[in-house]
Parts: sequence; C-alpha cells; structure tokens
Amino acid sequence: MRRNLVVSGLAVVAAACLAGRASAYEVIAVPDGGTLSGTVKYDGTPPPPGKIEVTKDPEVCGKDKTSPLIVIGQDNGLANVVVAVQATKGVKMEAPAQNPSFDQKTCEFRPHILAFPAGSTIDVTNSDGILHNIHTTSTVNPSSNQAQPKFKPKIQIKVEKPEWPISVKCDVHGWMSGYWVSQEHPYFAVTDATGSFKIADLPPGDYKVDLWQEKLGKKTESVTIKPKESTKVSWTMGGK
Ligand SMILES: [Cu+2]
Repeated sequence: MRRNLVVSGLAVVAAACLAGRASAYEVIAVPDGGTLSGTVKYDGTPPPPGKIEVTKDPEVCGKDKTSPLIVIGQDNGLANVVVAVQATKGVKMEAPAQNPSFDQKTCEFRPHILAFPAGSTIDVTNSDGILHNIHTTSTVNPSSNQAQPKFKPKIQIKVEKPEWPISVKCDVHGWMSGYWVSQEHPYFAVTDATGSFKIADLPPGDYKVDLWQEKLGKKTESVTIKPKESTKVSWTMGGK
C-alpha cells in the first residue's frame, strides 16, 4: 500500500515535470533557420520481416501479414523512426490544417506511427467495416478505450498534452499496434519507407536529437544547425 503511494507520487512528479517542460518552449522569430535532413539506417544485416498470424476476420484482414514492429527498406533505410530535436525555442507550432488521420484498414493502423502537435484532434476512422477497438495507453493524457463498429465510421480523440510514445492497440485483433507521438514544438519527423526525414526552420545552434524506434529503443545524436543552411546527417540504429 505504502509502496503504491510512493509509486503514484512519483508518477505525479514525472507528469508535473513533463507539463513543466511543455511550457518551457519559447516562441521566437526565426529569420535565419536551417534545415536538418537525412536518413536513419539499420546498422547490420536486416532481420527477416516478422510474420503475423491472422486469427480473426481473414476475409477483411488478409491471411498473410508482415509485422510492422521493424520495417527496413532499400539500402537498410529504417522506417517509422521518430526523430525529435530537443529544441527549447523556435517557431510557433501551427495547428494542422486538417485533423491528423488514423485509419484502420485491412486490420492495420495507418499510419503505424502518427506524430502531431499537442492539442490536435485525431480523426480515427474505420475503413474495414468490421468491429475494431481503439485503445490508447497514456500516462500524461487520458487513455481512451472505445469500440468502433462499422456504423461508427469516425471517432475523434483530442490529445491535449505533449506525450510520446502513446501505445495504440485494438483489443479485437491482438496484432494491431501503433503509436501516437504528441509533440510540444514543430521540430519532429517520422522516417519514411526509405528511412528519410526532414525538419525545417530550426534556429541555428547545437542540438541533441532523440531517435526512437519501438523495437530498437532510443538513441540520442548531436547536430549543429547553421543559418539558412541545410545539414544532412546519416544516422544508424540497432544491429550490432
Ligand atoms: Cu481491430
């Protein structure tokens, strides 16, 4: 009991720290911003793609599925890596013109990793027309657990505070997994199928950059951004 109290106390402190950090971001004019772009590659021989056993609704889900937990493309390009600059000041984060979309199609979450500005409302859609269930596990924002039958084509979930990664599962189809990444500033990206990413308008300076991949964990890199220049990096994760 006592231990529980201590643990929940720590959780409160951790949440307070995160909230405090959220308000620390300072909006400034960035007339001479630089761009960070490049690739994240898998270091080593890529493991064979994992297979998923479809145990339910194969007529909609398909019979053979490839695991999304680690996706490696041409030239070892590593997809679905969150790249987040540890920036404390910069341009104002604009709300997306359209709500970020998170679809369920052939019993997969699309996109697998959805990154967005904190305060966004996520449009969760169901293209499959069968019962899915959107189940997020948050520690800073409220978690959400809602059935999405076919007569409910859209569920909207607002994610108010910065927090990542937020795990998303479907309780109907146990293999369905994804992550939401809610950011406090605009300096983040998710690598595409070739492992590429681009982040613009960074104030010149030295930065730490967090890389996160769900299977390979977290890694921090360093980079210097020069005024109005494009800095290209080639980073690696995993392997060994
Ligand atoms: Cu499902």
